Amino acid sequence: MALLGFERKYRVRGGTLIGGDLFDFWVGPFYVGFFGVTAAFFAATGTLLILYGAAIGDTWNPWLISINPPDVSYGLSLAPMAKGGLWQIITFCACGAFISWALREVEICRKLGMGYHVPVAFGMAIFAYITLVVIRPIFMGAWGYGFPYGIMSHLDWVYQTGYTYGNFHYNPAHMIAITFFFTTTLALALHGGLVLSATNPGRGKIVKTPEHENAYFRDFIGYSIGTIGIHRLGLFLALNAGFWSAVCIFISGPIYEGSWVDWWDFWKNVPIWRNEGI
Ligand code: UQ2
Repeated sequence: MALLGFERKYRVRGGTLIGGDLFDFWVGPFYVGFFGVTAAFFAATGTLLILYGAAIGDTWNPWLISINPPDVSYGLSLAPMAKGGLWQIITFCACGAFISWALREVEICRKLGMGYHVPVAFGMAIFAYITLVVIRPIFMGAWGYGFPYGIMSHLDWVYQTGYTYGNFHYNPAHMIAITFFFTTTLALALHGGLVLSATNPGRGKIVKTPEHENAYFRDFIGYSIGTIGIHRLGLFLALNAGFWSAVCIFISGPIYEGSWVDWWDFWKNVPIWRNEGI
């Protein structure tokens, strides 16, 4: 990627959280920083350990390779390498790489005097992952409750975990998470469609403005959320999708162990419905 002349203006010194000027430089187009170094270290180490795990496993079929967590009987202790220890170190590397990446984003925000919206958004995805492989397993007393790192094996884990709680689709937080995921796709489809429609009026015609975008939705549904508003809404919807995903898996096990189908029986016990007279 070529370095454009004006980019030099934005390559400002400072804003680092740690290391001062030591790692405050660029490699080609990439800002490095202390967290660029730690991210590269954790990503490389984790990837090599995944390859090692595949090598001592029984297949090189990419669909079937799986790095499994320890057996539940190991509890929260460290397991032997080939029996889940690799999964534990790989999980540590993944957390280290993701958090480093988020903090590198924070340093870039600080350099440029921008808000922290991007690292906050990425932080929600990290939070959902850490809920799955660290927070929930700790609350349940065993690393074995984390999910295996494999294409088919993680699907099997989701299937198995879903049925452990009856029918996971009856989990109210899961319902909320799905609703936010779907609404996120609706909002992005509306936004992407609207922007492309305004910027592609047809060959030889002049590109339309945000006024046209507002007018479109006012004609259509009597309301336009506005050009900044749609981005606020998009961030809100996407953050909520990640947040409720973390909530729905965390409450399954540490908080509630029964079937989510049965959970709705609370409704029959609400005093106003309960057949005890008033
Ligand atoms: C809008 C607007 C945009 C948009 C979109 C809308 C000019 C370019 C998509 C319309 C969005 C609305 C009315 C909100 C829909 C609500 C949900 C929950 C999906 O008004 O401003 O900017 O891209």
